Amino acid sequence: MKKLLTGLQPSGELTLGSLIGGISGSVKNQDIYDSYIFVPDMHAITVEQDPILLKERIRKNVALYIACGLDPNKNTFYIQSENLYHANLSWILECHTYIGEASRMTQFKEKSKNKENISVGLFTYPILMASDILLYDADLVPTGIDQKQHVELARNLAIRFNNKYGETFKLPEPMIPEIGAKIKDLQEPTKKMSKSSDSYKGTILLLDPEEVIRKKIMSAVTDSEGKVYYDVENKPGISNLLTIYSALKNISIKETEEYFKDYNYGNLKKEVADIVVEKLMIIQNKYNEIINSNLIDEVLDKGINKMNELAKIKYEEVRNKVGFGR
Ligand code: ATP
Ligand code: LTN
Repeated sequence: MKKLLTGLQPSGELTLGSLIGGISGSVKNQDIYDSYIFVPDMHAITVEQDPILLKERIRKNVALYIACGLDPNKNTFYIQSENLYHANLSWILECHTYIGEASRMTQFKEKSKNKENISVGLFTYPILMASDILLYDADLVPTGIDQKQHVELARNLAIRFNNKYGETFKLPEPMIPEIGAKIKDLQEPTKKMSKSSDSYKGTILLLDPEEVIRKKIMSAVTDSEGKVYYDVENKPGISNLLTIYSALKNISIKETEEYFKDYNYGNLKKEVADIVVEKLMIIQNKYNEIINSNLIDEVLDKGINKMNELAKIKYEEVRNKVGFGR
């Protein structure tokens, strides 16, 4: 069975963008892939974190994975920092990564823009991500478009390592959703909807109350033309609302455009809000059922035991190939 692997950083509250770009692909494929879903908490500290909040969010992430439809009987859930092999493999991969290729990562450029005291970890984080993926021979990595370059780096590092030391790593493929690879901020619809944004006015959080969701969507930035159609360049706000609707309804952009063609912006927003509320209320009810239950620790304990065993085998092979130890 082929393997699928993905993770969502516990660096902020998960958003509608995380659901559509990061989680939905895994939900759709959980019956046909051996699926590994983890919490990349080591990635989260590449930027400043409050330790108490971080711990809370790690648990919340797992509850949200399950609430969003990832079945604990079909997926293995685990926490990255509980497995010491990720950082060990990452070091070896760092020593096979060129400064030039690491410097080309566009997410680093964006995340470090106009910031002071940027950590070295933020720069090397794509290599840790490569180690997360290569350690388990993942075939498929569901992500939004922003992570595509990182999966390509993992692939290049696997090729380089295999050429130098012999066949060791599988070559992973990114799985980018056709619709919703980059959900935009409702207030600034040329920018990605982000959980690390300064204001949450344009960001729908998975745990936002119904009234808040409706208010954010009803005040989404649009344009002055008054006609509903899809044109990302000239109508980013409207196109973003159509994308959200298409992704949640699981229909094409064309079908969505056709359905809304005679709507005014107010009515369009109302229907988009209805579908977002419908989906998120189901998720929130499930989340409330499990956040304080034993289920979370049970699945994490089971998951980490399995993943430690798998990682040990791969890491020992790599360690031996590079000539470490006695
Ligand atoms: P942020 O920018 O909010 O800090 P992130 O994208 O760096 O978040 P995660 O939340 O860990 O970090 O991302 C989880 C997954 O969700 C990734 O696969 C990412 O590509 C996807 N994702 C996050 N936001 C969006 C979005 N607005 N549209 C589509 N996919 C997204
Ligand atoms: N870098 C990703 C989170 C992440 C990840 C991974 C995703 C860390 N390791 C391995 C897929 C596979 C992010 O910031 N969204």
